[in-house]
Amino acid sequence: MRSLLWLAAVGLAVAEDGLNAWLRYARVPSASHHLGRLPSSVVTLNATQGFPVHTAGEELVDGIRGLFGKKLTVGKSKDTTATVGTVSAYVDKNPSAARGLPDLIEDGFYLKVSKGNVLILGQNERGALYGAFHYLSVIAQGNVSDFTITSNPDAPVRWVNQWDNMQDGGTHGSVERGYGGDSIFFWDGYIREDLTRAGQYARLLASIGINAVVANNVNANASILTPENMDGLARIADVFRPYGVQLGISLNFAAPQLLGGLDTFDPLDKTVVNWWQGITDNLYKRIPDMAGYLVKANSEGQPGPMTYNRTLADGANLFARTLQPHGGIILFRAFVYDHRSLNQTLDWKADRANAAVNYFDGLDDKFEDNVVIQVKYGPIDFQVREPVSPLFAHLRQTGATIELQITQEYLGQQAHVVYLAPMWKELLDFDLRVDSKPSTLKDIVSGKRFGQKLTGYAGVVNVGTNTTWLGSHLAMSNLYAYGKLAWNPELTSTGILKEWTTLTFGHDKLVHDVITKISMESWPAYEDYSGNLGIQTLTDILLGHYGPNPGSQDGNPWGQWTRADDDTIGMDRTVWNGTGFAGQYPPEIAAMYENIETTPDNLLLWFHHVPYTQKLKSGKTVIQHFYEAHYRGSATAQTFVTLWQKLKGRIDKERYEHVLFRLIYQAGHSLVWRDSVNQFYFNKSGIPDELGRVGNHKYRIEAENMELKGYKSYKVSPFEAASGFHCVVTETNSTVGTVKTTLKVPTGKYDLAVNYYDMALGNSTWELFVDRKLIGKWKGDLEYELGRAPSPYIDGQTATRKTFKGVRVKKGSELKIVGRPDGLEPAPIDYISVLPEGIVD
Ligand code: GCW
Repeated sequence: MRSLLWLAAVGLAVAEDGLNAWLRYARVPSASHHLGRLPSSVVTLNATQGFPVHTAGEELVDGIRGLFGKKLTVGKSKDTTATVGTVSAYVDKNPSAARGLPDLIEDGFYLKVSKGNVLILGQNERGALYGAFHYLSVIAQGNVSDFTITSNPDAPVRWVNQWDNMQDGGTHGSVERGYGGDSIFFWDGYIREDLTRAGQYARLLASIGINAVVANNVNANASILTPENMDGLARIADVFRPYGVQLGISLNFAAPQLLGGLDTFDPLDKTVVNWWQGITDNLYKRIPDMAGYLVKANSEGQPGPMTYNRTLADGANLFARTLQPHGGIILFRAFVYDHRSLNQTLDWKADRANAAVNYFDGLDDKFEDNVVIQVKYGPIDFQVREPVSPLFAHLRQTGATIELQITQEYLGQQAHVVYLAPMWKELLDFDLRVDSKPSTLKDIVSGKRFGQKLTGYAGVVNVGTNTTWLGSHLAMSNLYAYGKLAWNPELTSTGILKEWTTLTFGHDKLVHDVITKISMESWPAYEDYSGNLGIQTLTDILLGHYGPNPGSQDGNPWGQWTRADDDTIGMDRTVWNGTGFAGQYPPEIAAMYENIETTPDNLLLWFHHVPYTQKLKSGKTVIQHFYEAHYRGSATAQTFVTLWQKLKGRIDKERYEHVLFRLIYQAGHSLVWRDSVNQFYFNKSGIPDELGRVGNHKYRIEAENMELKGYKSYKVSPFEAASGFHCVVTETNSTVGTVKTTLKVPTGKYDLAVNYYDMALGNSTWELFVDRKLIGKWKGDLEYELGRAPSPYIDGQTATRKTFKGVRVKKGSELKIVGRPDGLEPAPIDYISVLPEGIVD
């Protein structure tokens, strides 16, 4: 990487593949004018190679060379100097300076820039590195003026969770809910030999204040604890250490049995306790600075203490005690529920949302001091809109971390742009009114509200070997924002975005305007077309959690129910008539949600079961709101493409094209969302769209109504995933099919949009002809282009649109598509839209 930076510095073309993300150190405009306001040399205090202060020195040299083309000398010079080290190393050398220095808490830093002299002091080594990254970020944004700041983190726990499996394959592949390629840590049951990417990851994370990474999936494989894998883990810790990032490990609760050969994993059994102590000691022998553990217990089939009728506290404390001699901590997840016992039909009061508070009831004062409860932001599961989890109001002695999801499991899997900072801000700013006092979530997870020492943030990131890390360049703003907000939740979504955009794409104003507009409109748009009024993301929850499938929410024990029938929809979570969930909040909030009048519209269906004709505060009915929101959101997604196209030539081609491809895909898939969800509820309720759009698509020609040769009509399930409920598939795996029709539109230019299905079963090809002239040819290979969950089905996950713009057709033109199946993929086609200019449908 160093040599890449050097290439950048001398101005040669470097592939902008995303690997350096916001740490590109690309030359700033008018760099040569600022040289005098920069240091000429760098001095590191007590630096040891492989530790953060030493790294800070290297970053300063690399950064200033890349950003300004200025080569720093190492060691004291007569000229301006950047001095970096810990406060204590500095005070040892300059005792008299101690008085002038501010108070820093763990990981905090002090930074003073004065006429090219820079003093960067950390409370610890990690803090010094954070200070260096901060300085580099400021100058990379073109600001070389003098300034002084003291920066302390808002919370001590700022962790990243990776859901990396030890092995590829299975239902989730290499990284569970990962959309950026294979694990950078594990392969074939072991820790990878080459951990270059793990080191680069630590560098990115350190630059945004993250201090630990749990490398393996919470659905943990016990084999991570074999001696050989422990050695491998120590190698991961070695590549993390220069960046001050500590390693954490997810544990399988049943490991004493699965790996240790004991006949029990009862947390109170002496042999089990000893076994875990041995494991922990062995890990710390190899990794003296290990951060600690993360445990998912008694949830979604994972083993846990309740298997032995022990409490969750018994389970957490078992690990906590083994860690205490070593100074480690345990993050114990509150995501505990039993998906097997939830019965929707028999029990109106059954509610997965109730689980966390119920399971942790009465345990708040039972946890050891080094236990932190890791709570997902909402009571269900990373949905597009959820109320804040009420458990945050119940943990007053035991500290909590908020679990956020950077990987966009339910939010478009990085194939849709969704900038998440605005959603996180809304959650963090929410006031839970505990004891009728101000109790914002951010003050709870900083420990300010209840005074716990160990609190903070855990973000599920799931990067992979893709050079873009997350599979999409724009998705990286979410990772950046996560780190920034965990350090300081007062920052604004737009402020964070501005910083990230400058560092990632440069200073061009139009680039900023476009990225800001797309990003800030992206979450509202996604909510509009994927699930409104608190009904949750109406995705396929039984398969890949991708694409629309509203019907999949109900009738199964996963508990993400909507209770939609022909007349009504929504979960009644009131105390008076429903599941009682609203009553888990402190009284003021409980009262707000209990009453339909005071429940905000955007959570109406989360808390109440109402007729489709229920009037919202806006005056619209629930069903009409659904229809309109889906049209609005998908219309917004269309604008992302044209906005982005304004940036052609203003950013590098590689990233421009990569993003454009995804935005075009998203625009098409947002229509799939719109039509599926609208069709589903129209079908259920029988209530037509007041604006007459739902179910009426006058520009479409259904493939099944065309002249078919080698193709046959196929009834799609779920029905709403196909326009007209049918598509066509080739008669056999090897038959080339054609669909043909004569166009009746007036002669002119049209956009031809073909909706087809790109399954992960092969790479069919399609050719579109008008009057025998080939308009375009494409391949069904999205499973390689998009990291989103692959699907073998013809459904809302695989439904895709391909548009050819401005095609000349005549009245009476023959339109034909030739589909060639490949493997088991039968070249499916849903419909073709012949759209006059400016119309999308
Ligand atoms: O969101 C759900 C995911 C699972 C995940 C689980 C959890 C790691 O669908 O893939 O498992 O939550 O958070 O434990």
